[in-house]
Amino acid sequence: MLCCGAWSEGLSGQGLSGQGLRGQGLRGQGLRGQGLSGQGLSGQGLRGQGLRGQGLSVNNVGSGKTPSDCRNRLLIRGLPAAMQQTLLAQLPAALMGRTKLILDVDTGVDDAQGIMLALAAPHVHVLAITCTHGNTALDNSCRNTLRVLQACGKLDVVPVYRGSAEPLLGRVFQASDFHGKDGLGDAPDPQAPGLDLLQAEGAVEALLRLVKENPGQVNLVATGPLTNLALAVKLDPSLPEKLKGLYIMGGNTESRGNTTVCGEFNFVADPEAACIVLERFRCPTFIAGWEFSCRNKLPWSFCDEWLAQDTEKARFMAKIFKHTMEMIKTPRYQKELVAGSGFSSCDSYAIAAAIDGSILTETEDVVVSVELEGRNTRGMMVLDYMELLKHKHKATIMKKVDLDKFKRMMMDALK
Ligand SMILES: [Ca+2]
Repeated sequence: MLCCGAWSEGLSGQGLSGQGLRGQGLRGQGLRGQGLSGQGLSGQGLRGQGLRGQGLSVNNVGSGKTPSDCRNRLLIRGLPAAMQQTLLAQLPAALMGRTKLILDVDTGVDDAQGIMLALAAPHVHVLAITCTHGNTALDNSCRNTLRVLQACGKLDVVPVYRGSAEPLLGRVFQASDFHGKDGLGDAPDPQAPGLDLLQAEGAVEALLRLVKENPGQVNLVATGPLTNLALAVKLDPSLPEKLKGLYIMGGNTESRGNTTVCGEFNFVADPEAACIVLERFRCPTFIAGWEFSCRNKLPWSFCDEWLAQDTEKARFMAKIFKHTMEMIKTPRYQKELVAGSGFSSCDSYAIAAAIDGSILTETEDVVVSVELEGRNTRGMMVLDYMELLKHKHKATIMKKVDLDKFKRMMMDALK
């Protein structure tokens, strides 16, 4: 019998299904009735491994709170050692449960790209999408998120929650019309879902609840101003320790601004929230800053190929991205870019890293904070290499990604 304590809950509804398990000689009714369904195991190469008729049973010797705990506790009886290794190597994909994500977004076009990347990734379960102000007004951010889910056929699968409409203290800062006034390229869809599809529960409450229900298992990804996260940690200071990791698109590392002289948009749009989050979230924290996003950009020729895929999703993306692509090529926006022109789907890097950490090929651990007072530097990320701030926690600054792997994830997002 497969019994993995807290982890077994994570398997339910995760796409592993009964028929693959029955008929493969995997014994134990524990597999049935656990919500395990689907092609999961049979599609993972177990078939033909000689498991059938081996009387295989998969047991655990205790309950694990995380998939890796469970993997370490699995015992596979009745198999030679070499076959056990083969099976164990394949189990992570089949049985280890999906990576659980909560996405906190201000859905403009690059958030849309990141959300679609997450929805298309195998073995990823997007528990919720929480919305905030940012690229556009909160209502647009919520509506855009619903439109993206509709385009991916996931409207009934992923709950969307309404969050903060404004920053903690500063003035409301919207990304002018970079992604269009509505944040999604000003390409309205008469069939767009209505805001009545939002959950009644608020974003911050949902975030706290879902992380509490899935302790140690959730990667939280924030690709907008950090207002919701700051409010959440104020309400429950133990939130960070219950996360698996935090992934942020925001901030800068070389004082290159894209909104103010020295400020990156997401941090400038709520500097106090960014400061609270960087100082209070002491879980593993990964930051995709502005300069990193620029330096890991993709060629426009890739973008052409990406959008030319013959799918509904690619057509949706081409429609909503048209305005932004025109804006990027104007002299005003060219001045923002670091390391020349190209296609940089900023938010997608943070989401890709939360899904597959192996995409990061170079990182640096540094104490970080946010400048709150400077006339030109308010909202700028501060890197404390000398550790004068006396903060114990270091964030992991993303520096380089495996571009081939990233391209594959991007391509899959629109398939
Ligand atoms: Ca964003």
